[in-house]
Amino acid sequence: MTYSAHIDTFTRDNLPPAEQLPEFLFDLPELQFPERLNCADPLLDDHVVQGRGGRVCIQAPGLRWTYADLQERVNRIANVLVRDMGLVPGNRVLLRAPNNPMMAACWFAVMKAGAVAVATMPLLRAKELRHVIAKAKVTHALCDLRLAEELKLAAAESSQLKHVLYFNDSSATGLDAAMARQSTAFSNIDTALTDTCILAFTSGTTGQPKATMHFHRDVMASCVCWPPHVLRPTPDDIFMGTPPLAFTFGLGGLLLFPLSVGASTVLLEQGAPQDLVDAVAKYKATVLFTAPTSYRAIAPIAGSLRNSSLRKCVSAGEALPAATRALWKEATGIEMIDGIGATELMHIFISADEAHALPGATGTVVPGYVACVMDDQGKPTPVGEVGNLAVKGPTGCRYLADERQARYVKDGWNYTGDAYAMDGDGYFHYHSRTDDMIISAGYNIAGPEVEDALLRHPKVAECGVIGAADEERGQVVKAIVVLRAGFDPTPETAKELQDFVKQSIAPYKYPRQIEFVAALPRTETGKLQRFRLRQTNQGETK
Ligand code: 3UK
Repeated sequence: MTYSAHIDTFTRDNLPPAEQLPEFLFDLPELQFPERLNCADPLLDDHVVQGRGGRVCIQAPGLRWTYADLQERVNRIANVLVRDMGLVPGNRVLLRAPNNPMMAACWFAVMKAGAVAVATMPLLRAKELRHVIAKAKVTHALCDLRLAEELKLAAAESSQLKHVLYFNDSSATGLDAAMARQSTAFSNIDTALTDTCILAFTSGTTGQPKATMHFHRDVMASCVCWPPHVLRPTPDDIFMGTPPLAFTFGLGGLLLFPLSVGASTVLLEQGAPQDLVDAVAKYKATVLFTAPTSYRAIAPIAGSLRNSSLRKCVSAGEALPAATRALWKEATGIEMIDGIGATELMHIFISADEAHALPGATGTVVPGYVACVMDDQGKPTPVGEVGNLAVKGPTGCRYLADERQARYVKDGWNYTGDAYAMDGDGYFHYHSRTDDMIISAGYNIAGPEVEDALLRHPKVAECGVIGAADEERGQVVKAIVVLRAGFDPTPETAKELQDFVKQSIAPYKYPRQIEFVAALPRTETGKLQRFRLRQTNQGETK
């Protein structure tokens, strides 16, 4: 048997069967990792060992930790986990907090202790937490006191979750008091590079959320592919943004990537547009991570970001409409870096830096990965034709005990569920989710293309385009639109929008139905919940 530091073998026992795994590629020289690897070493301890302990690592309102400060806290927490809470390597530790420094410290403590971090979105309620706890067989939890309530309800029903401590808690029984009693030294568990260290839950737009498994190697692979080849951060960069640390987009962008180059990160609990604009100025942030809709919402107040400290803006989570890219550039002068990532692949695998951005396209394949557009038989499609996106690289899909593995991985390829076309220059052009394609009177229409056309109209703040059932045409294109403040949702406005779309894209794609709403349903990660729009439009309950 291959070496593992896990005494609790739950994750190893629940890996997908070997024949259902994707093919993994390690061609790049930087992907040659040692057999024993604990990601906390390169990301945290090595900086202190190599004399960078005095550099700023994490900032938050009223707080500034150096690398040495973070290491000291992380070691104390790791000692609490092992000595007070009886943790053994391989146990699953649920983490629950808004993006703040203690959440980051707890994450690293779990790595050091050779355990498995199960970070959860702050907005999850007891019902959803119950599923996570049961699926991951969570044994321990560290939780921000302000989010205790739903966790208490969920934990009460679990037989194996026995050890819970709360942080940002000034009481004598909280994690902070327990930390004060522990040593600041901890020697990292000597994990194997193939020991699972995180279970990342997918957002679960359909069916129960799936738990994806990532090894210490996957964490490091994500740090050496997209960041140095596309983002190209320096140790002086100051990272900031909105995606939760429980979402691998946020974990990478706001914690792993800055630390992988010895840079610093600003963790904010609030990510409303004005909070972000103010925080960029306050902390002199240089790199911003958020979702397309958030860039769109910030754009009207983003004038002060022009010629500010900010130099790189990363967009991921859903397709970046060319209209939003243009809006952001007009407002700030900054060309965005778009990238598609997935929880199953840990982070971004197709992207373009600011110099190579092609509006309307996501980018080219990130070094370390290969990508291909396939037809329904699993054969590559000719250039320019729409098909199913398939990807391979150093990271890939491993669902914990889930039969849906066979749907995501076929013939060694990871199928992300996205419809894409590749052009002659190797740029990948997003069309839609494969199950979101609208078929109207025999035409295939991609909702995002119609959305992009609508977003160019000055009255449109946000919109979502779906196929609404129609007796005659099978489906008709329907737009659900949020107007900018001050405009009226009248039939005249609807007509104006329809005419506007007809003038910019093929007229058969125009939205025959338009509905005005006050807000669109979105996930905590900024994704439009098209399935909800569809449900509402079939008269089903939400
Ligand atoms: C969609 C995009 C077009 C696409 C993620 C960066 O979003 C992330 O992970 P999820 O598991 O969702 C994956 C799906 O989201 N998507 C994401 N980015 C783009 N579509 N253009 C994009 N730029 O459908 C994909 O299959 O929630 C993003 C890093 C880590 C992540 N986990």
